[in-house]
Amino acid sequence: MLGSDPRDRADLDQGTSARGSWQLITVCAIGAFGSWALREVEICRKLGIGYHVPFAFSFAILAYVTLVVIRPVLMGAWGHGFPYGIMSHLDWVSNTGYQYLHFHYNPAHMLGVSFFFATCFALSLHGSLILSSTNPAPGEPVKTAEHENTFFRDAIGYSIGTLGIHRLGLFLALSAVFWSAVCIVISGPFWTRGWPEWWGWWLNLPIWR
Ligand code: UQ1
Repeated sequence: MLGSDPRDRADLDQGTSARGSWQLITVCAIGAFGSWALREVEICRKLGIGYHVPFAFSFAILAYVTLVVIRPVLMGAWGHGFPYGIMSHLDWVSNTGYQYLHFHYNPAHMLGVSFFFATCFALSLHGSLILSSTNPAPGEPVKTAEHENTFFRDAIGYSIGTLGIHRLGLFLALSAVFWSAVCIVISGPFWTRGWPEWWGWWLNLPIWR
């Protein structure tokens, strides 16, 4: 019966010209992102350096593919992918979040947000430390890693080192992206109720009885 299928609604009908454009854009985007990552690999090989940059970029690609392929497939319809409009993708984020009542109760969302904050904290510490040692007071010589180590050993009793801070930064940033992808892919395919309710496992532990 015409009208019983929500896809027949006139106000959602895009006519004939726009049909399949979301899918076409998605295929082209994944092809472009994958090609860009492989080009980065070529450059790394040419320079004889590690593959850290394409490895990091692959996490961003994974996050996008999670939103527009993996989760829609697990949910059973492409309509679960986010729309490619400036305002409409904001609406999608808000509506998808409220569908699970309060997304901040999503444990993977908690990890993602915490890693995003930790990334900002680490980069602000590192950026300010480098600028302070390379831009000393007028007349003062530019300082080296010994001064950088000494600042943190004096301030908090520990320095992670000049290589270590970059390993930590990469780990924190990639963890933020990883847990963001996890938090959305488990919403729907794994958990369909409100996220506040998920914490019932804690209240239902037998130790409270
Ligand atoms: C640090 O210890 C360090 O080593 C010298 C850096 O390298 C330049 C840094 O940028 C920062 C921020 C630190 C401090 C970080 C931790 C985790 C102690």
